[in-house]
Amino acid sequence: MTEKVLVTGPFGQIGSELLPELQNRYGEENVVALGHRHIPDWYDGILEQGDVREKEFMTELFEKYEFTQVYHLASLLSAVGEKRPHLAWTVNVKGLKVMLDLAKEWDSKLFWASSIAVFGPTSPLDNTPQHTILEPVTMYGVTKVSGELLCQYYHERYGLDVRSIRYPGLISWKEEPGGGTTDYAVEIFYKAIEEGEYTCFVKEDTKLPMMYMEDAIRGTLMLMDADEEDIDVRTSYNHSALSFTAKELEEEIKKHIPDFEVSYEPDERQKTADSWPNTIDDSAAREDWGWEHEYDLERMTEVMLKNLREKLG
Ligand code: AKB
Repeated sequence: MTEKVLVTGPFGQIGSELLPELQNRYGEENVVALGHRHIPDWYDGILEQGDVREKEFMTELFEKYEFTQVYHLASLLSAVGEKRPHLAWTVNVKGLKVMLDLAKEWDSKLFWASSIAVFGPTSPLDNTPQHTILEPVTMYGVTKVSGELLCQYYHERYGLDVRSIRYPGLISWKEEPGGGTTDYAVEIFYKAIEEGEYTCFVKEDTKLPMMYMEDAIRGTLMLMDADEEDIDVRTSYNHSALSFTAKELEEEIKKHIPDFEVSYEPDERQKTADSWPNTIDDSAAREDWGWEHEYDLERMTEVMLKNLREKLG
């Protein structure tokens, strides 16, 4: 059967790297990017423009293409969600509900992006288990917990094949993240190359789970390729690679750019960072569908600097 694939949020940090992979796999003619406002020049393929919250519009899209798979990535991130909590709720939860209903109706396999933001100050900070207390203190986290429960409900009640990952902070050079708490771990590379100095908005001992984007994309496709009977978690899988403090990242970059200077001026995002885990236990993902990461801090830093230097000329 020919797969017909829909990608929402296709030009965000994850979508920009997942979209070309999906086009390679399924053919450009079988992958539809649902953009909203910003459409980048590099994109070559089928484009639709609209809002994931509009049920009528989304229904017409499903009727037109008869999607067999959906990668629902459209979401507001944590920092911007704190500035616009109502918008975060409607995009992240209402948008997901529209997608769940249509995936159920069309019997499509659905991937949805969750986050380490589901955890909060009452979750264990170290080696945070797959199943634990989820009491997030950000609107973003609230939308992700609600979304996870909705996904599980649609699986249990309607048999929907819905799969999800709790992404950690993602580090990539192709597209910059927009409005997250972990954005410093990407910004720092740009500033190191372009200005030789950086003012970091979290404290130097802030330690968060992170992942290089290539690992994240590979993990996403592994989860979607896994046999249905191997998927035991229908809320969302813990998905981990490395954890480092802001200072450790600074020191790793300094091995390549010795004069690089970083100062630390924590802002309101520190509170969110403090409420998230230091390290994550992702053994369920490793056991159920064979997840293994490939990038450590050293390799990721090398690759980031090399690619960004080329990109920024
Ligand atoms: C954010 O910082 O909001 C995101 C995330 C961890 O989900 N990068």
